[in-house]
Amino acid sequence: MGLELTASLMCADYGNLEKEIRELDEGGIDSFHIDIMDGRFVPNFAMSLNDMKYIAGATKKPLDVHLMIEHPNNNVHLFLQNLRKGDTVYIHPEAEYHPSTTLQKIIDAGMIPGIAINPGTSIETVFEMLRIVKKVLIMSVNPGNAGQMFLPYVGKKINKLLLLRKEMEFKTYWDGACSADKILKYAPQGMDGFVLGTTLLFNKGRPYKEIIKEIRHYCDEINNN
Ligand code: S6P
Ligand code: MG
Repeated sequence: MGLELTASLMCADYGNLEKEIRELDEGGIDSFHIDIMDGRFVPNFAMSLNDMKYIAGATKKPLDVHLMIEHPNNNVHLFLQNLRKGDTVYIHPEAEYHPSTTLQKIIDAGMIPGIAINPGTSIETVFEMLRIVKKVLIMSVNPGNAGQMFLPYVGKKINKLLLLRKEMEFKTYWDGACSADKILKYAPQGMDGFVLGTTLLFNKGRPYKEIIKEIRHYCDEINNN
């Protein structure tokens, strides 16, 4: 698959969630990003287990579960039990004493293991886990809310991760304030996918299909030049 476009469902209209999922699905989104929050690891409550279960039943496309919870090792099985093989589960290494144990649980359940790296977390502190995971979710905003501003100091870390990605086996994904200029800049440098939220996809008064088509179109343009 080429560039992976993932819809951040915490930004969707919850009064019409089924319709939102259908329109995104038919509009060509590749996967659904589900932000699970516990009000402790991050200062917010967004989605939870029941939301994830509902979404898993409403689409056949892969789910991308971003666990922003303390000690995910205690509860990760609840999520794994309700996912399909090949779905992705990201944990935050700072939230667990032994994050590689949690990652192993994710692997053993047949899911794709990932870590999310906060803006203030250095690559060095999570380096060994880069050997285990298949995906790295690079947070370009502090986790907890949609609609935040991109933090420019994350740029240097993104460059380093894109270099490491060539030597190691993980893929890189962008999460937070994803705009067209970021896709145009980082997709050609090897970023594998982008989480789309309020910045580019939701509440635009335009059909999702049209926006997704436009993003793919300008990515094709870059590839052909
Ligand atoms: C933030 C969360 C993200 C947001 C997404 C929203 O804690 O992990 O997945 O939902 O970043 O996108 P935007 O464009 O509103 O920042
Ligand atoms: Mg997220």
